[in-house]
Amino acid sequence: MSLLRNSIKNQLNEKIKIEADALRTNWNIEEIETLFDLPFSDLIYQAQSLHRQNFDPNAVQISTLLSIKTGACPEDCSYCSQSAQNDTSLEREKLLALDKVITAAKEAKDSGVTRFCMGAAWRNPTDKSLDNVIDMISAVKDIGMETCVTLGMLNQSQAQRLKEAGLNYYNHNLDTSPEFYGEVITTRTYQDRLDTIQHVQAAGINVCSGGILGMGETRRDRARLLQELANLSQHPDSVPINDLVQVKGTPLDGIDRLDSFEFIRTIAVARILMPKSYVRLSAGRVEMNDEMQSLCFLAGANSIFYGERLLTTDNPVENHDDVLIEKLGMKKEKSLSH
Ligand code: SAM
Ligand code: DTB
Ligand code: SF4
Repeated sequence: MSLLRNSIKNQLNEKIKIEADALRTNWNIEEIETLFDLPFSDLIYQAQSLHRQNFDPNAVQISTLLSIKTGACPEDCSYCSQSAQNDTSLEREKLLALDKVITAAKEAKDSGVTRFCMGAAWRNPTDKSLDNVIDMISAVKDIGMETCVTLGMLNQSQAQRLKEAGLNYYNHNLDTSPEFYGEVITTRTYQDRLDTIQHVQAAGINVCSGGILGMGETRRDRARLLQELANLSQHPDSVPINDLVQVKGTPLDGIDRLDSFEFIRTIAVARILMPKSYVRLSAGRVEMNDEMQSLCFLAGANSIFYGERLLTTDNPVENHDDVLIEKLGMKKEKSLSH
């Protein structure tokens, strides 16, 4: 390692120690790449130490997803089963009826889930469709669960309406680095995404924002994605890290899978940069064995999607997750933060 790298590493160790309690939003790319370059055990140790300072290391927050409007999306996200521009075999569906949402939320609650996330394949909601989603949010809150929605881009007044409806979290991912972004999506800009996150933060709704790994990006892109997330004016409350679920008919189907250790390293770096945020081991768990998922928890992941469906693709069955959580001596987080 060069002298320069060594000196960055030493300074970084000091900063991590000194600033354990002060959340930094000024990470530079050399610092982040230096973390990625650490020996695996050193990186995991550092991430796990910070994790323990900020969270119960044996608790996992669980959320369940429901697709409330599926397919026929006008955007061209090249990973997505729901883009009208991708020739996938997905059946499109209109907005789900309220009673179906209530049934799914009750089932999730009965299996110990505390947060219910509803996703719609929209570029952005219309004001009228937002009325319907607001009814869903109210109904899920009445059941006694936290709510999260992901509906695409929002303007400030829409974010405000969601806040008034009592929404707890809004999910809007940056997906990848600003430099790689144009390879993946062309129908909306990186700045559009940052603007939506800003509107959500300004409305006082908790932000859930992360990205997807394994789309052919470089390590620098992964570092830049985390830099963008960590340097937002406030860290996202929740940071989903998705491993690309390859879907037949999408341009990214068949791409080389990301090396598992690189995925785990990215989780660890996310934990170090955003020590008080929930880091969610999100899509892609079906392809991961239990040992890999355990290493992700050790690296600081403390949240998962629970239930056999994500939005349109499979997730591990509940029983499998229950056995894994039990084997690891972990527990599902019980308390509602709101
Ligand atoms: N349409 C809205 C939007 O894009 O903002 C909300 C739903 S969209 C499905 C939510 C996120 O799911 C995307 O931003 C992306 O990060 C993730 N996602 C979608 N398809 C995926 C896939 N095949 N593998 C991994 N993550 C995926
Ligand atoms: C997120 O980061 N991952 C979730 C949630 N936010 C909305 C979605 C994953 C979707 C995986 C592919 C699918 O099931 O369609
Ligand atoms: Fe549409 Fe969201 Fe899929 Fe992009 S990720 S195609 S915006 S549903």
